Amino acid sequence: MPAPTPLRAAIALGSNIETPGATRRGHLDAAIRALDDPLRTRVIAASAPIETEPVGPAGQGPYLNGAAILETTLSPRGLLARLLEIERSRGRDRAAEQRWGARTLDLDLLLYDDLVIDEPGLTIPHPRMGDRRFVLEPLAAIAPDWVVPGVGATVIDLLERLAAREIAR
Ligand code: A4P
Ligand code: MG
Repeated sequence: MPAPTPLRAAIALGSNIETPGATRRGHLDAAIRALDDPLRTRVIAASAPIETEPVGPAGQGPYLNGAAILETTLSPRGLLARLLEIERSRGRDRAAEQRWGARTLDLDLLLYDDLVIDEPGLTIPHPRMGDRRFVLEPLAAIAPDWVVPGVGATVIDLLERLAAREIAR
């Protein structure tokens, strides 16, 4: 059987907890290394990490956020499972955290080719990406022209719309 044609996916990376032996930057770098795997997921581009103020419950420290473009032979579900596995390998413990609370590593699947998926446990495009500067800014640095399916606007358009909303607030 021929190998499946790789498809493009975009992911967001975030960290706001250091652990013994790993800084926030260390967690992001480790995720990129784990994802640059010739069998399943190649890293085509990775943004520089940016420092961002936490959105969510009070009392958590600032985040380092980034974005990456992958080429993958995994299905959307398979890629999400791989992202969750990498989060766990960096000491992420969902049972001990609150929604939008602090974490060693968060990997979100933002975009997968031009697919729109809305199933239990998997929504693509990521439902909050258009509201999150910490997602759109690094993604716009590496994939400004990717048209977000279902929305019909590019990543850079979404960032500009978000900026306009921020000014209006
Ligand atoms: N899930 C469904 N669709 C997806 C998808 N496309 N990508 C399910 C990833 N996961 C998806 O995820 C909960 C479950 O959603 C997963 O098990 C999967 O089955 P999660 O990562 O535990 O949820 P979360 O990260 O707490 O929330 P979510 O919905 O990903 O929102 P955000 O926006 O990522 O919030 N502030 C700053 N400055 N920087 C950050 O990175 N991150 C968050 C998390 C809050 N505040 C932040 C940051
Ligand atoms: Mg997440």
